[in-house]
This record gives sequence, structure tokens and C-alpha cells, in this order.
Amino acid sequence: MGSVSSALTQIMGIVNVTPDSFSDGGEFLDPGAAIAHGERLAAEGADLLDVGGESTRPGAEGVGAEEERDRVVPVIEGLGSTGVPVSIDTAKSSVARAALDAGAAIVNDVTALGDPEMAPLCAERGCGLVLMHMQGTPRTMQEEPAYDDVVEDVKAFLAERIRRATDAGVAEERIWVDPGIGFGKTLDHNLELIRRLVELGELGRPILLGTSRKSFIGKLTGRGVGERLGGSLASAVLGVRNGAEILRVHDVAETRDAVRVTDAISGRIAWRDAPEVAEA
Ligand code: HH2
Repeated sequence: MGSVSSALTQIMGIVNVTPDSFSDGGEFLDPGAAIAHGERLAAEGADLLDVGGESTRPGAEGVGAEEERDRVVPVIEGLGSTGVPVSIDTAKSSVARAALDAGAAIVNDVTALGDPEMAPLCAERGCGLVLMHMQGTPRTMQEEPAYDDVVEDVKAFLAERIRRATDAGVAEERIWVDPGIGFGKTLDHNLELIRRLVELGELGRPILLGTSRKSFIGKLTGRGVGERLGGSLASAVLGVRNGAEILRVHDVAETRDAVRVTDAISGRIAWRDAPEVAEA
């Protein structure tokens, strides 16, 4: 988690171990396939791997803690040899505990401490903690999302959850925040959050952004889930431009290239730090 002080944008590669995730559900339910996928993302340059055993797509039904744990633990153990830090994408403290025992370093909680045991656990373990904003629950969140001012409302929510975490003993420097693109938001809400992302910087914590292949990109482009790379890259680039420091993505190699160029043009890294390239 300490690496956020680096000027480089961090890429978090998504490893879904679910039958029903919106973009790759069922592809990697077998632990061996999920580990191989994570290893591929690590080889492509992922700085972090986010392992999830419960889909949070709109309308998704929840999964029991035991099943979720059985899905993610072998994958986290298997990814240990990559040397890439793993985050566990879960809202359940019992799953988080098992994942931390298996070697995860970060808890990515899309309910931002909906489980009252989550903050004490993270305090005790000294792990990283991602606090994401969601309005409603995955089953209901897209019914009629409404805000006074989406950015102000998300910011106030995250500020309160940061306080809740630090009150429980989580070190503030271990916390990242995330506006939760697609979680109880209309297309306009999503666009406004990315456009005004820099305002979340007032929370004083690194911003993680997850736009990869999401439905707002489909709405804008008319593309199916497997055809949203171009739109995803555009949102990644503008997200970084507007203050995101960590990007949660499916397409690690392509996003990495896009943000290296973005970082260099915007002066976040010197071009001399770029890898050697063959002249073409
Ligand atoms: N989005 C998803 C899941 N977890 N975590 C954070 N911090 N931010 C996000 O934007 C975010 C997240 C949804 O994407 P995906 O994992 O691809 O699908 P599913 O929820 O169906 O597993």
C-alpha cells in the first residue's frame, strides 16, 4: 500500500472468481483458471490483483460467506508466487479475515464498512482498506438513484466512512477512496463523478477508480461488454488526468500503456523513466 506515494498510476487487475460477474462471469470459476488469469495480469504489469468471489453487478444475488471464502482462498494462495500484492474484494469480514490469512494485503470493501466487524479487523491486521461509495445494495441500486449533488454526497459519505475506519483504529494512510462508478448511479451521475473527480481529492486519500467495461460505457458507445476497451481507456485516461491514482481494470496491458503515456504527458513521470523501446 505504501507504493501510492510513487508518481506512477497503479494498475489493479481484476480476478473474478464468480459465475456471474458482468464482464467475465464464469470464465475463471475454476481456481486454476483464475490463478492463471491473475498470473497473466501480473506478467502484463499489474501493480495489484483484486480477487473477488461475489458479483456486485446490478441485480446480482448475494453468495454465502462459506462459498465466497472457498472461491477466493485457493486463488489468493496461488497468486502468492507472483509477488504482486492482492486485494480481496468482499463486503464480509469473515471472508476478508480468511483472505488476509491466505496472504491478501488489502481489503476492497464495496460497502465501505457495511459489516461492523470490518474496520476492527483491518485495524488489527494493519492491512490496506478501500472504501467505496454505493447507494442502495447491488440488488436495488440501479432502481432510482438520486442525489442532491452527486459529488458532494459521495464525498460526505466517504468522509464519514474514513472517520468510522480511523475511529476503529485503521491508520488513515492505509485508506483509499473510490466513488463507486455504476453503484447506484445514472449515466449522468457517473460522468459527473469522473469529470469532477479532483474534488474527492479534498478527502486527502488516494482515489481508486473502477470504470473498466462498465455499462455507462456501453450506453455511450452502443458496445457490448467485450467491446468496451476503447471507451474504458478513455475513461481511465481522463480519470488519471482528474486525480485517480489507482485504476481497477480488466485489460491491464492496454491500460498500463495508456496511463504511462498520460503520466508522461501530464508530467507525472519523466519520459526518461519509460522503458527502452525498439524504434519503429
Ligand atoms: N467495481 C466492481 C467490483 N468491485 N471495487 C471497487 N473498489 N471499485 C469498483 O468500481 C468496483 C469494485 C464491479 O466490477 P466487476 O468486478 O468486473 O464485476 P462484478 O461486480 O460482477 O464482479
